[in-house]
Amino acid sequence: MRALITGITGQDGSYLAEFLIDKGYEVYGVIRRSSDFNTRRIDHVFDKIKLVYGDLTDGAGISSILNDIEPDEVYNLAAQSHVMVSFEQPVYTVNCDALGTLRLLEAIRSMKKKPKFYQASSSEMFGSSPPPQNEKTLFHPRSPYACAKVYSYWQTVNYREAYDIHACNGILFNHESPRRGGTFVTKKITDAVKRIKKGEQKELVLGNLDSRRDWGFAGDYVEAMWLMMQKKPDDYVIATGESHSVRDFLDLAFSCVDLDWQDYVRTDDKYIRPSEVDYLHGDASKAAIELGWRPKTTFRELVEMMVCGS
Ligand code: NAP
Ligand code: G4F
Repeated sequence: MRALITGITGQDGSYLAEFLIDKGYEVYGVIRRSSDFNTRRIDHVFDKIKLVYGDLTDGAGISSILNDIEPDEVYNLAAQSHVMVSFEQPVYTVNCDALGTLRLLEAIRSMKKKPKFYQASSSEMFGSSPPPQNEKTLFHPRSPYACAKVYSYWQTVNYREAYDIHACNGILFNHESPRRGGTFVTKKITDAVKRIKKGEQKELVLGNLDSRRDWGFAGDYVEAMWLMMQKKPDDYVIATGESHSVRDFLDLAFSCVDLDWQDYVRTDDKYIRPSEVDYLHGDASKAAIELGWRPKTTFRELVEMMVCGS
């Protein structure tokens, strides 16, 4: 089996690459040209994967990558994935996160042997819809990022229905790891905890501490991506079924090193979003029943892994 991963240099791409290599897949990944090395998350599997340059904003390039590689499965993980940044770069975010998906689906539609397609959909799509959220919950996106993901969600469904493409959406709630990008709140907090403990940082400046997220471990979630590609194509919520506030995360992260977060954290309005998603709490019972998927890592284990991991 041959898989193509867009976004292979990201958090999820790196875990998925490891997972598919272990399953015996030939793994290809799309990377963006950068002015310096950008493969730190996949350096340990560098010899076991094949990389090609590409960008989701370049339709012709995406089409020729697919036609050259002829993958059996395509995992579309590439995105401008930062919600706050999407308010500053809405047009770019939509070009990449919405039209990028359409470019991939159009390329697949024109192929003789059509690969299966996985779309990295997001719990952000639920926005202000009250918890718990599952596959039947209405989308009410609250950012350009979330609007772009809703567009991609429906294009994925439509290409499945219109062209009989094996296309599925994984509606993943927040998932984190020691490989999480440093500007997301969990990594920002756990990096700060480590530096504060070593005396290298004095304070941590954050935005909204009251929002709640259903935080799981990225390593557990990539298995769900693969599982849904092995079944009749459908859409699945992937979540832990537990929700915690940013304050809860701070409590636990600082307590791992015997510190009180209230001595170090201050808030600044510059991190407050124009519209916020207040409460995410997923119900992944469909994935449990139909895919046999359940999260393995608890919230405490995740926080400890991020505080203690590199
Ligand atoms: P991430 O760490 O930010 O990785 C994003 C990846 O996309 C990186 O490899 C990045 O490349 C690549 N990328 C960005 N713009 C691109 C473009 N124009 N063309 C090609 N590649 C591009 O994100 P992640 O946390 O692994 O998330 C993976 C996917 O799941 C994303 O689509 C995200 O929106 C979605 N998602 C994430 C979560 C979560 O909690 N992590 C939850 C739900 C959905 P560079 O390394 O060059 O920047
Ligand atoms: O860590 P965050 O930036 O993640 P957010 O916005 O929930 O988005 C992540 O999860 C989505 C799934 O639901 C993905 F689709 C998306 O790609 C991304 O991976 O923020 C979490 C919460 C927010 O409520 C934010 O307002 O933390 C709050 N927060 C408070 N202070 C902060 C900060 N977020 C960030 N990034 N930085 C802060 O200083």
